[in-house]
Amino acid sequence: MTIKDFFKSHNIEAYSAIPLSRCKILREYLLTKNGLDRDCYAIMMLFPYRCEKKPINLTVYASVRDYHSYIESFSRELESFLKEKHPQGKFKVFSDHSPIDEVHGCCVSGLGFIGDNGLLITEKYSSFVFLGECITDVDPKELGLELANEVEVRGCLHCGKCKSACPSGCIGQDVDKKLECLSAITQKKGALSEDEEALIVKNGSIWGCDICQNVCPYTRNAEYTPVEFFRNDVIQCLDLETLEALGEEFNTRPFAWRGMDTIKRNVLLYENKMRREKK
Ligand code: B12
Ligand code: SF4
Ligand code: SF4
Repeated sequence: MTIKDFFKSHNIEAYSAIPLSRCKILREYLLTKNGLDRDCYAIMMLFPYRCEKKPINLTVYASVRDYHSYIESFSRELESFLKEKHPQGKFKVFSDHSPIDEVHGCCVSGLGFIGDNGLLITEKYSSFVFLGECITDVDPKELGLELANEVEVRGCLHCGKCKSACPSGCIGQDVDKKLECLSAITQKKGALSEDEEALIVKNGSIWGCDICQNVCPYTRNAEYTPVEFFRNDVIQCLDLETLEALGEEFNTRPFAWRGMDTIKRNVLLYENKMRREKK
């Protein structure tokens, strides 16, 4: 089996190899810790995740099972597949908690372009793709992959829809303002301010925020994911009853890393809203 066959058998349609030197390094220690350095290569990969079942009070990424666990098991398979062919080589898959700016990395490897909402957008799945990369010291040509040509960072239509729709006004602002992104607010631990609570209640998502993705013109005709993992066990509405019934399954959900208290606080905001609306 070639690496291309491997990707095909896992429904990974989009991947691209580039020298790591083209990427923006955010966390150097993750390279060092894994015996890697800036002379390595990165095989950038996309994982489409939006399925047909539209969530009611969650974002798409929070309604499906945790992508970190999907990518973790995918990486075990990919790393051992490559290690078998190149026993001397180093291979390490990252996603999210990564040494690099993944949006920029996927863009300069030709897999998509960067929206004004800061996300990587593809023609086929819009921005509903998770990003990951396998960093290796083996020349991709030896793995059966061509190195991608150098690609300039490309932007979107700049139609302004995401900026006008963003409830916290953080699009196009500098780094500090990003902390006000509703997605970050839903993930904050402890007590929220009244304004933060009101923002969650008004916008209806108790984990994450998809507003700038949903209004984006590229999302209109975007396809759904072919990856089975993201098509099954979807939670469309997370109320208190559903949350408490999860039991062990709680740990397989994207909100679990923040602990039960944080998501429960947000579920209660939703429940209170529903109660008020019924009156
Ligand atoms: C921290 C983080 C967050 C934080 C802060 C986001 C931020 N941009 O700072 C919070 C919690 C708010 C967040 C929210 C979300 N996140 Co997040 N996040 C990350 C993480 C871990 C690091 C991002 C980072 O620090 N980038 C570096 C700094 C310097 O970036 P920046 O200043 O924002 O620079 C951006 C722009 O300047 C742009 N850019 C650079 N040059 C140019 C040039 C042009 C022309 C243009 C137009 C743009 C541009 O590129 C950079 C993109 O990151 C990444 C994973 C990773 N390792 O990259 C995931 C990641 C970006 N997040 C992801 C997701 C899915 C989300 C959410 C959609 C989840 C949700 N539904 O709620 C939201 C979307 C919010 C948004 N509109 O950005 C995905 C994005 C997938 C995609 N298609 O792009 C990533 C890649 C995780 C993954 N592995 O899939 N996230
Ligand atoms: S995720 Fe929501 S709050 Fe964050 S930038 Fe997009 S629209 Fe704004
Ligand atoms: S909504 Fe418009 S400006 Fe925002 S990312 Fe999509 S195309 Fe770009």
